[in-house]
Amino acid sequence: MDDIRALLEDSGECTEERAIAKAKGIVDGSKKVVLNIAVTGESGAGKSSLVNAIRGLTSKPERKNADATAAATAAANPEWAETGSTETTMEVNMYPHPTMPNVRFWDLPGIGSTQFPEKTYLKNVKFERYDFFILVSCNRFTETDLKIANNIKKQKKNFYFVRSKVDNDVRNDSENEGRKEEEVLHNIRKKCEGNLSKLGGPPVFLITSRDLTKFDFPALVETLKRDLPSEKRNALEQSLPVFSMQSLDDKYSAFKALVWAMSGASGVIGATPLPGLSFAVDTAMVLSFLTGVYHSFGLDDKALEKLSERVDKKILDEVKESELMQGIAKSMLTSSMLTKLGVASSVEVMSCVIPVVGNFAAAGVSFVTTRGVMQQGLDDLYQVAKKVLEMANLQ
Ligand SMILES: Nc1nc2c(ncn2[C@@H]2O[C@H](COP(=O)(O)OP(=O)(O)OP(=O)(O)O)[C@@H](O)[C@H]2O)c(=O)[nH]1
Ligand SMILES: [Mg+2]
Repeated sequence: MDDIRALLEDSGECTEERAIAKAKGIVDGSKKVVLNIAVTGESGAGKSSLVNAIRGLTSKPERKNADATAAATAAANPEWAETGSTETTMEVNMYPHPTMPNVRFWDLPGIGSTQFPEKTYLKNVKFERYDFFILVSCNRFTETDLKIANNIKKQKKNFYFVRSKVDNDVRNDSENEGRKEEEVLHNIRKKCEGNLSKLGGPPVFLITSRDLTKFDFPALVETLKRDLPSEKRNALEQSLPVFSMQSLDDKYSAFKALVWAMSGASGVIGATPLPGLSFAVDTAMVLSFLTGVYHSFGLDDKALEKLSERVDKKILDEVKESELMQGIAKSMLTSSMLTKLGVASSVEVMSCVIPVVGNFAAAGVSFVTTRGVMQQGLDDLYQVAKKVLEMANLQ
């Protein structure tokens, strides 16, 4: 199929100009979108722990040396939100997502602390900056919490109530009183909802930052996604850890929707392959897309090691056998070299980094080839991630 026909079909437009403009609009929109998520609640409620967990960090990372690119360095050295049993968060701190810096988590100080008295709290934390608020509590939501939530609602922003540390409740109650997990959770939920009745009984999400696959974290994510406009929904989707097969499928669909647009916007349409090369692909773009997918699917060594630890099973070694995984890991080591090579670098270099390129080299056209390489790469990584979930018993 020739390039232009394929592009028109994918875009649903009738001219090449309009199709490219549409592709560029989608890609620019996805790059520009910024999501600001505020996490608030009393001191010690578990705000910083949630900010870390939601960004895929379960323990304080060791500092790593600077890599070839700023993005790689930032991804290797994610900022850890300090946690502890004494009051630790005294100011507004922003923690970008390690691999998607436009998704930002704001760890707010406790409401009513000396520096942030209740009366001026919203103004001091610059409430207008946030897309929505997550209010964390490890017991009752206080009167102060409710007042703040009410004021935020008046400003037409969404508030989500999270009851944290339920792993402790489940463990303590079943140890001391022999209660079943279901019953413990039911009781906590009822108590919290009663506590929030003044606000019309909004739902409460019971979570533990120690394991986001458990309890209500998936339901919280579903609710957040439902309430967000589509471009912000996609950004959230891509940034969250994979916690179930459904969450992986949703991520896959979000990336799939970007494939044609990124290929169409990449400038490869009508590009003449350099002499001696059989086809043109925007190398840097394809690599950055597949590297984003790789992180988003939780396939980097660090994420796999943590998962292996959590489910007490060796996962990393088996998954490392995938050719594409090896290619991407290699490309991160040589990313600066590849960036310099830019558009239409040689098939040999590309094939060595992204093995699927070889399958498309004979096609010789740019849009269809680029799209094919991206789609095939996405599909391959999806299969690896699926295997990981199966091995970890996270269906
Ligand atoms: N078991 C368990 N402990 C948790 C959980 N979340 C937080 N903790 C612990 O609770 C303590 C307080 O957690 P932080 O995340 O520092 O709480 P914070 O709300 O940021 O506290 P401030 O910064 O002082 O306002 C720490 O010792 C955490 O390890 C959880 O889900 N389960
Ligand atoms: Mg804190």
